[in-house]
Amino acid sequence: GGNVRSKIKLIGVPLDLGQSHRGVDMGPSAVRYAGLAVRLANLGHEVWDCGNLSVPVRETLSTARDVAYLAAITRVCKGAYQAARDAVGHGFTPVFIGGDHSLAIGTIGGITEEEPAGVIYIDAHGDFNTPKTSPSGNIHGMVLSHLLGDGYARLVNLGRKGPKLKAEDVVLVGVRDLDPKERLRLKEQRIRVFTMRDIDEQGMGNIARQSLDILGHHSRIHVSLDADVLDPMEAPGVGTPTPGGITYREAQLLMEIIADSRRLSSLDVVEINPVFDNRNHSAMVVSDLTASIFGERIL
Ligand code: B3U
Ligand code: MN
Ligand code: MN
Repeated sequence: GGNVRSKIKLIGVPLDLGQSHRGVDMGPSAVRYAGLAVRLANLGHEVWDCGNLSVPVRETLSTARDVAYLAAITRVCKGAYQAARDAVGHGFTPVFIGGDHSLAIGTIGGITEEEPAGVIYIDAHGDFNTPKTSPSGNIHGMVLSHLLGDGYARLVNLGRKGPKLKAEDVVLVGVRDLDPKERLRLKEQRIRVFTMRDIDEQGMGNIARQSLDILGHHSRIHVSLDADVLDPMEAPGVGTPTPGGITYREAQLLMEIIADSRRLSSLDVVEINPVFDNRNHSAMVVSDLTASIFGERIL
């Protein structure tokens, strides 16, 4: 049948406080310059670019990261929470353009305020550290822990009190880099993880369909796409380039199969870093993938 017509809101979140490298705050601009809004409009969707949420500039904050950065990240995530909740509440499909992945503590919280949703979390990393297990102290490596109720109280209770997701609401895809304690926690809490080995052995088509089946109890799916899931040879402009990633073709297939399910409620595209990029190539890749998850087809 024909494509679903969506009302899409583009919301930039130029956040770089949840990780160490400079440059991911330029992600929203890079994805806009790659022509995302026009791509989506050409598919028949109605597109509103809502501009960026306001994010403090790193140089204006004290360097005490667990005080200044945590407070600022909390404020930004509250804004993202409200934007996500309001968008889905009014029948929009919000696309949050990051910025680092910590913004998803807000977006996924907001998406699940009225009713639960399933999350396909596409990432080279588990993002399942806590402040106690994290070797880096970076909040972008603790996103899913906070959403499941573990971590800094102000992030766990952001928007509303308590956990926003249960273990059975999440599937990770593309994982290849875990810290020792993070790995243990993922196993203990029985999070479903499709690693690069699973993708190599079973093929992306299979993994994509299994992910949707595992979340079969949810009619709505939020996709959180960390650009570092892609192989750095194909997408060098990401926050944490990590070898051994998925190809452009595998990523496209995953997006197309999710689009076919017609269950997409909302999307994060995060960790694009133009400072590491090659003439905005990685932002264009991300724009291609976003078009595919919104129904672009070869034939
Ligand atoms: N697991 C490490 C590294 C990391 C997590 N997310 C990214 N990198 N992008 C950490 O810092 O928690
Ligand atoms: Mn991530
Ligand atoms: Mn990552």
